[in-house]
Order: sequence, then C-alpha cells, then structure tokens
Amino acid sequence: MFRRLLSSSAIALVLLTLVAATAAPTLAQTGDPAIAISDASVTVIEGSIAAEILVALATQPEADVALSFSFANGEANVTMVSPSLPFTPANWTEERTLTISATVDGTDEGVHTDTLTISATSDDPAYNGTAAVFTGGAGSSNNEVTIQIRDAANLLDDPSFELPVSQSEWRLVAQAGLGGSFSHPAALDGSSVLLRTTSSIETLKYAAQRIGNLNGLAGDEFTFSYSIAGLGVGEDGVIATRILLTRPGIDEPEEVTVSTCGYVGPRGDINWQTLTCSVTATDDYTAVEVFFGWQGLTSGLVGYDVAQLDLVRP
Ligand SMILES: [Ca+2]
Ligand SMILES: [Ca+2]
Ligand SMILES: [Ca+2]
Repeated sequence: MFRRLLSSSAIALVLLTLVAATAAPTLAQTGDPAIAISDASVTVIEGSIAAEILVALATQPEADVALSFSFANGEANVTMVSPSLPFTPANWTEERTLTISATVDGTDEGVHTDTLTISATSDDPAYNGTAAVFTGGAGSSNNEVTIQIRDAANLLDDPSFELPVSQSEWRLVAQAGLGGSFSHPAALDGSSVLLRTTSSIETLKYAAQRIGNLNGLAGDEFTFSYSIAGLGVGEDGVIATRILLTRPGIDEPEEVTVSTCGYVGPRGDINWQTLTCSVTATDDYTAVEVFFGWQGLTSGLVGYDVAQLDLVRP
C-alpha cells in the first residue's frame, strides 16, 4: 500500500530545517577544583537505548576522588563506569564514561523521568562532600542528571492525542496557515489530531514528535504505525508520513536516514485505517522524529490517531 516518495522533495527540505541542534559536550580540565558533567539531561529507552555521560575533574586532586550515584525514582541505574573509579592524582585527566540505562519493567508509563545525583568523597577537601563544586549538571548544585525514560512499548509521548498540544510533545505546524487549523474532535479513540485545510494558499501542515539525546546505533529499526481517516479530501497535494534520523551537524542537524511513506489510497472520504512506515538506521544517530501531514492539499481534512513508534535493536 505504501511506497517511498518525495525523498528529495520540497517537503523534505522544509521538515529538515525544523529540527533543533544538539551541542556536543566539552569538559574543561582547567581552572578551580570542580567536577564537570557532560549532560544535564539524557534520554533512554527501557531495554534498548542507554545514555552515556562523561565526568571529569578540572584540576589534579590531592587525594583519590570517589563518586557515588543515587536515583530519585529507582527507574534507571548506572550500569558501567569506565575507566574505573576513583579518580586518582595519577589518572585524574582521564574522563570517566557513565552508562545510564532503564530496564523493561512491564508497566506502560509513557514518558517518565528519574534523576541521577552524583556525589563526591575525597581526602582532598576541595573534592569532598558538599564542598565539591559541580558544573554542567542540573539542579541547584549542578550535580544532577535528568533522565527522560521512554517506554519500550511505545516511544511516543501522548500516542493517542488525548492531551492538549501544549501539554504533550507533539508539535503542530502550519506553513502559511491562517490560524484555527487544528482541533481534537471525538474520533477513533477519544481525541485525534485533525489537519484541516483552511486556505488554498496553505502549503504544508503536519504534526511531529522528536526524541533527542539518543545513543542510536546503525541497524536500529523503527516502525511507525498510525491510524488515518479523511473527509472530503481533494485529489491534489501529497499526504505523507516520515521517519527522520539525525545527528549533530556543523550548523544544523545532519540527516542520517529518512523514510517517507506517501498515502496512495483513494481520496474523498477515507475510513479509519492503520498504516505503517519503517526505517533502518544506516549509521549512528542521536535523534528520531516522526512527521505526518500533507503538502499542497486544498480541500478536506485528514485525521490521525493511535500513533505508535517501536524500536527493534538487532
Ligand atoms: Ca519505567
Ligand atoms: Ca515501563
Ligand atoms: Ca485518540
């Protein structure tokens, strides 16, 4: 039913420019005594994608510096520390890599969070207890890492569009729109997202959700499934779904792999049906984003509901 379309079309260019950049961490090993953390927040997926953060000392300590880790909610854990702790006066220049993961707990929690708190203990008073200064982390003491956890069962936040847009991670975008374009009528399963034509000059209208800060690997397979329906949908324009994998680039995120699946069924009144679009990562990536919507449609409306994004890591 689906075939790849539009891989180099205008819709691709427009969509690509809307992806936010992610900065690479840098840890300063100069200045006053401090413990630098590479990331204030990371994203992990239960049972599959873990996150790596770096921890480094800014100066040579006068004694060994041990780190300890605690989690606020017990949803995540540190599974590996390399090279091993503590920092010593001899090996202090080596950055430590912490791997943070979340296990599959069998509970459908949607997007949930945990907080990692890093504490230091040392006979060097500058690196001991509350006297230790942290940089780069979250919280009032900069020694926390916020961990956003995605459920293994469905990576998307608010997959059935039950929340107001301001409360979910879906973005609704209308190019040259005149406002009042989106609504949530009772539909397939509670509320749905409805992309309605309002003007013949509208060029593009879509909903998107982006999951960033990922340690994605080549070979990861994503499948995006969703239900679609329509009313009075014209014969013009393109209705399509897209999965986009990116990594940080020089000025803007660099496309790693993209899959675009055009709707090729009949127009007019379209009954609810479930469709899928899949992509396999051709290289490592740091973000996945799903889009669905239309370009150049001048009459009718298209509804979407019950979206699901699954990851299989071979
Ligand atoms: Ca959990
Ligand atoms: Ca869970
Ligand atoms: Ca719904």
